[in-house]
Amino acid sequence: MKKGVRGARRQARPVPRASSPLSPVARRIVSGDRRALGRLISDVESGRPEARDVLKELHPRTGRSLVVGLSGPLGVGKSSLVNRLLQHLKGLGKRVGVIAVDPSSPFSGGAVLGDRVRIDRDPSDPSVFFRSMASRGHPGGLSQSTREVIRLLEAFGMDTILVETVGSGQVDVEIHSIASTRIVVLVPHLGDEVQTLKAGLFEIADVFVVNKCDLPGADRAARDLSELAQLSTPVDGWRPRVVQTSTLLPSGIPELWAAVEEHEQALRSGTQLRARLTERADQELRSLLLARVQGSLDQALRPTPAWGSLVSEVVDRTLDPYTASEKAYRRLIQCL
Ligand SMILES: Nc1nc2c(ncn2[C@@H]2O[C@H](COP(=O)(O)OP(=O)(O)OP(=O)(O)O)[C@@H](O)[C@H]2O)c(=O)[nH]1
Ligand SMILES: [Mg+2]
Repeated sequence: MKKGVRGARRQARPVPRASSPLSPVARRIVSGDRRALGRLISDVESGRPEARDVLKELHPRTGRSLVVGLSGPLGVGKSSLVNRLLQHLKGLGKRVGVIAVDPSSPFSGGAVLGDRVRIDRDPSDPSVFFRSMASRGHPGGLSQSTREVIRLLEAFGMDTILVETVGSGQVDVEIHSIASTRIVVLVPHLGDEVQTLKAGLFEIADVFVVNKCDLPGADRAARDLSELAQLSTPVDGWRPRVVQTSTLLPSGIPELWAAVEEHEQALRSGTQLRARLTERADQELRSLLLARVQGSLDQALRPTPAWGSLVSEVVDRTLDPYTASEKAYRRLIQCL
């Protein structure tokens, strides 16, 4: 119901042009104000219409960062890898945004969770921004909120954005519709899991990581995955790479990043980039439109006296539910 009202208000606002001067909030974001960024992300997550206005303004300044998704089963070491990649990227002079779409993520800053994996973060370090996103809330859907937070980080000036999600459908984020390189993290002795995931896995991974390669069985797991990768159909000459890492030793981190860069290069030189961007824009437009239609439906379907009398007629058997629903549908269509 609320969404419909919001939508109507939004429609009345002028759409800012790229050349328009930025609003004070948008200016604070592009000038690197971390507190303003934190507040705006919260507004985006709770679906405040003012946040969307700022997103519209900032849109021309987005789309140029490298967005890398890391997903995989629970506890395989995704957060530890993000932490290591972060150190590596900082060493390369990159500015990095990290989004952990995972309620159990250590990035939330809570002492208990923070103790589980040491995240080397210094709140005053301008080259890094962490954000943990809960899977609750998000009126427009979690994937949409994630896209929007990525855009804010891009406008803020982050050239690389790492997004950690729990795979296996536990968190509803379509990582393929968000990241340009998708890393699937596995560990040795995930044999059965790999077998069950096999069919879908090669469609969602550009790079496989066998993490915890300090444990026995890593070579075997990497070999099995490489064999499977060889059987997959290459897209623009790209077959998923397999990299072994250990965040404890550490080892394999520069190799992992090299594989990501190689994939990005393959994307840019092939026809795949435009296709992926088109697919992503298509998905986003559909999901925005669906959210809007859903809002209008909620508004149109709110209980009214006319609806109440229709229900009574069905109860009294003076009207059958089929004719009643047809009548309601005709009224609904007029409202939409
Ligand atoms: N032996 C070994 N343990 C590791 C390695 N990387 C991570 N771990 C351990 O694995 C556990 C889980 O690590 P996380 O980084 O929290 O894994 P995650 O995939 O982010 O976990 P969730 O977000 O809860 O799914 C921790 O106890 C880490 O210390 C590694 O390379 N080798
Ligand atoms: Mg984690």
